[in-house]
This record gives sequence, C-alpha cells and structure tokens, in this order.
Amino acid sequence: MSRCRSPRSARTTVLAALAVAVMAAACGGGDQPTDPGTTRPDTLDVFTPGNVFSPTSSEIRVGSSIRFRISESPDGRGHNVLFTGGVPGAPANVPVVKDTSVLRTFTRTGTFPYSCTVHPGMDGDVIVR
Ligand SMILES: [Cu+2]
Repeated sequence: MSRCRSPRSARTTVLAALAVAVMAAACGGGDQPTDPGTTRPDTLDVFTPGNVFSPTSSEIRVGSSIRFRISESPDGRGHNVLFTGGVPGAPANVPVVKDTSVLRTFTRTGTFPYSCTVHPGMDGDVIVR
C-alpha cells in the first residue's frame, strides 16, 4: 500500500495538463474580440449657446447621430434646424423648439448644411464619413 504515485504516473499527469493548457491557448487565447469602439455609431451633441450652433461643424461616421440640445434663445423664441442645400439623405428638419433635445441620425455620407431660420446667420453643418 503505497501513499505516493509512481514517478511515471506523475509525469503523465503533468504532460496531460500541459497539453490541455497548450490546446486552450491555441483555441481560445488568440481570439480577441473586435473593438466595438471602432465600429459603433455614436452621438455628438450640438448646443445653442446664444444665437449660434456649437460646434458649428460636426464630423461623424455614417449611422451616427447628432443630438441638437436647443436652449431658449436670448430673444426667447427658441431655434429650429433646417437642413439646406437639398443634400440627399438629410434627416428631417427640427421645428422651432426651446429647452429640448432632438436626435437626428445620418444614414448617408455627405456634408449636410443647416440653418436656424429664426436667427439669420445661425448656421452649421454635419460631415458624415
Ligand atoms: Cu436660432
């Protein structure tokens, strides 16, 4: 009745464990998930601090969105967002609102200029790549 395993049996166990470790590394260790940050659409904010859009120009990837965070204008009338230039794929215009966030998603590439018609000269654009 021996309490110890034979040396041969111990060596076999170590080799088997090494084989399992090598196989696990070969099968699963090399598979890194793709970085979702490089492909995930995102959302950028455009603010209205006074009678300007800020930032005036936003660059996003196709499928991403702009969140127009429209505050009350200094004259109390609010702002709208009219996409100008007839660019194909422009999202729906935003009516005159204040103290509201409105999301618009861009599904086509291009440069989409927009204006607030309440305040002449209050312009911006979205560049979708
Ligand atoms: Cu305005």
